[in-house]
Amino acid sequence: MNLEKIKDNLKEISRARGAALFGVCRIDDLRRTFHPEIRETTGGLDRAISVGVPLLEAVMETICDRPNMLYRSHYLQVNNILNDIAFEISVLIAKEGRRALPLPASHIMDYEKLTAHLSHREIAFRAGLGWWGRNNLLVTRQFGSRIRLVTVLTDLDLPFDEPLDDNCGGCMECLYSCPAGAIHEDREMFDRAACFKKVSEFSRTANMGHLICGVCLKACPGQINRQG
Ligand code: B12
Ligand code: SF4
Ligand code: SF4
Repeated sequence: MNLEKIKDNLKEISRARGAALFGVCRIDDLRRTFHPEIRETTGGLDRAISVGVPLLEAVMETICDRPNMLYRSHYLQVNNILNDIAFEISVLIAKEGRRALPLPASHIMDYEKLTAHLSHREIAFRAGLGWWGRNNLLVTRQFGSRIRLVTVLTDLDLPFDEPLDDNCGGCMECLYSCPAGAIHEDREMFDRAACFKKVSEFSRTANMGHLICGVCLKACPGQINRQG
């Protein structure tokens, strides 16, 4: 089994469907943070594949100080694309006779703790897609935070990638734009409750029906978008 070749093939499948970033990391020490639904049953799956699909600049540029219907529709479409990619990767790995578990792109399991099955951001960070930004999101060199993520857990021994040695530097753009004042210079100070309150408000008052906002994504376009 040529693992480099399989990895390239999985990358290519993801690219063909709109993904721009792909990486692999070890997750054993993260398992204790997983939701009980997958904590035990994923025991043999010691690797994670992280895939990132960028959000379109043309859509992001229509956001002012709150989410709009274009962003809502784009958000839902990109979630579908991510779920399809994770499914396709999993089918291909199963064909190799190995196990693979696709996780949903966006599904909250615990509304009190605001957690899902696992953290796509932490896995993407470990797989070298980007770094933890001041806005509490995964920031990539190419697309800033304007990227959505999905994870596939597997026992296929794919070669690992290394975390990126990079950070926000002196940038503070997202601090100034957040309508909830949730973002601070020190990422540890990120106010998740304030953000949740604001996205819940948007969900009701702006008729979004989803816990979305997008303002801190607009503020963080990355190199490719900055250069146009
Ligand atoms: C619940 C949830 C929310 C909640 C709470 C968010 C939160 N917990 O921070 C609410 C509804 C408020 C929310 C809001 C938003 N969300 Co949201 N959300 C999720 C969801 C579904 C689950 C998060 C989760 O379970 N985490 C589990 C806990 C255990 O993990 P964690 O919070 O990431 O915690 C880890 C880190 O804190 C890490 N850690 C702690 N300290 C440190 C320090 C360092 C240095 C490092 C490296 C790590 C680290 O360790 C923890 C365990 O691994 C994820 C999808 C997913 N499955 O990941 C999307 C997700 C995080 N959301 C996303 C987005 C884009 C948004 C919004 C912009 C809304 C929107 N779509 O318009 C806002 C932005 C909020 C923000 N600035 O953080 C994207 C982020 C993409 C990216 N580029 O990072 C995700 C990944 C969805 C996706 N498929 O792409 N979200
Ligand atoms: S999603 Fe909106 S409210 Fe939450 S941190 Fe980003 S800009 Fe602030
Ligand atoms: S806007 Fe600037 S400070 Fe905020 S997350 Fe992006 S790079 Fe970091």
